[in-house]
Amino acid sequence: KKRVVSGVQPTGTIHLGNYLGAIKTWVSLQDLYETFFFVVDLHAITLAHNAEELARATRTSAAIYIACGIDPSKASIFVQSHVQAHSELTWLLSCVTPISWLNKMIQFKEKSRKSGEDVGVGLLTYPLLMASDILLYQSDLVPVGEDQRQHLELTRDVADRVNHLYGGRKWKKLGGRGGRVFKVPEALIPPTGARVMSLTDGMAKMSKSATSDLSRINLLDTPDEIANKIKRCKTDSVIGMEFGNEERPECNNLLAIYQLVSGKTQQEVVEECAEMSWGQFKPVLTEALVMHLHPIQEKYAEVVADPVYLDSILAEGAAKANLIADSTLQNVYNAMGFLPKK
Ligand code: AQP
Repeated sequence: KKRVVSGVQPTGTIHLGNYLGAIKTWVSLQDLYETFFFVVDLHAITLAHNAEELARATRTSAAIYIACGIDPSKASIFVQSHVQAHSELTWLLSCVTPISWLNKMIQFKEKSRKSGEDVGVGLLTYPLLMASDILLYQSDLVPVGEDQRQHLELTRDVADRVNHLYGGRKWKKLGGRGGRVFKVPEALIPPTGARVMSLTDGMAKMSKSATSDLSRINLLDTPDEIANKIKRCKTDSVIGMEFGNEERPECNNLLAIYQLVSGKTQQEVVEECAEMSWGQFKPVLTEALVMHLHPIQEKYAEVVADPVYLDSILAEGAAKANLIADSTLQNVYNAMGFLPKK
């Protein structure tokens, strides 16, 4: 079976962008592939973080995965820091990656601009931790939103570089099995929902780190909070809802969200909403969001009510992940010529 890995950071709460861009796709993949979904807590410390909150946010994220339909009997669910190979491989990769590759990353440029002088080294090397997350599992496919495309490309370049420098005959000479060290993964980006935009600015992506909570729908928002956010979201003065008009990014974004949470086709949404004013469309969208999130929120309440169950799922997931990750890491050490442990 082909392998799929993906994760979300436990910073703030998981929002509709994370869900429609990534987690919703995961659910459909778990029947077809061997899947590993993890809470990427090591990524959550690349910007200043609250130590008192991290563990709680990590458990919340894991519970949300299960609530969204990730089935622990099909997928391995675990916490990234529980598999030490992620940090260890990152060091090895950081020594083979030119710094110029990392300097080009758009997310680094944007986030470091916001953090000013205090920006940590980890923010620059974060894409290598992401590369480790993927390459350790010899993954075939990585379901992510559009914003992660560049990091995925970097992962592929790093894999190629390691294979070129240390794979093949050189590795065989060292007593290894030869061949390539890493499988080179592909990104899997959903056709709709890959870029869910902010409710207050149709040109900016919906994001956990945006200061205003009104800019995003969090998966655990109450029906009243959802209604309030949709009521106050940015609109325009045109009557009639339409997809794909570049001058109306908010309209396009909200229609796409409506399509995904209602389960309708684009054509059905066009027929239903073409004549609607914003005043007519907003309650329809609110209702669809509330209906879609209700079962997720119910399941979430069940999962968090049983911490022993959640801990056992995470322990089981980490055990499976450790087996594969450790084996890949040993191969990398061998291929790079380190003295094997006896
Ligand atoms: N707005 C979005 N639309 C579609 N997909 C999105 N993703 C994030 N935002 C959107 C996808 O969610 C997954 C997890 O991302 P992450 O935890 O690494 O966070 P991020 O990409 O940095 O985005 P966030 O969650 O909004 O955080 P900040 O505020 O830090 O940028 C990824 O697959 C991502 O593509």
